[in-house]
Amino acid sequence: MEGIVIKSTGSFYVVRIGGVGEAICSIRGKLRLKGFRTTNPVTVGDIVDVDMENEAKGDFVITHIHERKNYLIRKSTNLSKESHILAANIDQVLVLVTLSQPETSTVFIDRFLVTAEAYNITAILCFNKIDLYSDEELTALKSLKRSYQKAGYDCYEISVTENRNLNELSCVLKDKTTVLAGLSGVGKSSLINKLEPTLNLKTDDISEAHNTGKHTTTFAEMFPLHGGGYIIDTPGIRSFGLIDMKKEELSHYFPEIFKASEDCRFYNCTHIHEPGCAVLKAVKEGGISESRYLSYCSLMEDEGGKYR
Ligand SMILES: Nc1nc2c(ncn2[C@@H]2O[C@H](COP(=O)(O)OP(=O)(O)OP(=O)(O)O)[C@@H](O)[C@H]2O)c(=O)[nH]1
Ligand SMILES: [Mg+2]
Ligand SMILES: [Zn+2]
Repeated sequence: MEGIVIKSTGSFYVVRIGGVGEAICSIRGKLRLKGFRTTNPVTVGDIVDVDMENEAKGDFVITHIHERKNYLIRKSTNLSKESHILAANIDQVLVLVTLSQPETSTVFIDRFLVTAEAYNITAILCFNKIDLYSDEELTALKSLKRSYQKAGYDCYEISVTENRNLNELSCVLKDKTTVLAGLSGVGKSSLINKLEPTLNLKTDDISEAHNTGKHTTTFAEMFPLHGGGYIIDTPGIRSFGLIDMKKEELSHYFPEIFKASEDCRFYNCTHIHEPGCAVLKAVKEGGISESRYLSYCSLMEDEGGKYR
């Protein structure tokens, strides 16, 4: 039987099988797609073959993982250097960002976007909790939006609690498989509850002492949207390591920097100090935002920064 993994806990997997329903499955020890060294062999969105091992007990076992159309990986930041596959076979990732409660840093956003670019997955930015923002934060929101739109990313601003712009967002999600990602506490599960009120996913307040989320969602899980498409809730990301890449590759994953670099004088320009650098010129003239350029520089210069 063939099915799609809709939940993965590490010890068991829930697989939706057409005509049968949902089966709780385990895996055999050695099951792993060739070429992947990750903490989780099977991930949400994987298409798998399932066998019934013991009919009396209803034991289901995943026997085969189909080749992935694509996937999104998060590099672990610990020393083991293992990676974790967030999801497979997806159409887009919606990065949920908040400017307060909790505050998402631009370096975090940019690191995430670089990863999405490297895996060739469309990323969309969605700023949540706009009901909370001070005038100062609203100004910062405007400038952030401008900077990411210039880089080519679609941006939305919403308030889940006040139902602002959620219809607009629903159109973006319709008929697509979307991964919802972001720091803990930005409102990922709350957003899904608003879109699909019957789900009643667990959510929790922000810690007042630390102004951060409490890692309420612990496993990735995929839900159908009544208007068509699927959304994948994920656990809040604590820290984000950049995947292995050569330094000269990094600029390929900042679309606006990559585009501008066509006009650099030197083909191997690093866009840090070279004369005739078209990227530096674009930053000076405002075509590329300073904050994005600074993220680029910090990722370029800072090996240790990979793991913050
Ligand atoms: N003021 C305000 N609060 C919101 C909004 N959206 C979500 N929240 C609150 O933010 C808190 C965290 O929401 P969750 O949905 O649990 O966040 P999460 O991103 O799923 O967090 P993890 O599961 O820990 O990764 C809850 O108290 C929500 O009520 C919003 O638009 N405005
Ligand atoms: Mg959650
Ligand atoms: Zn250059």
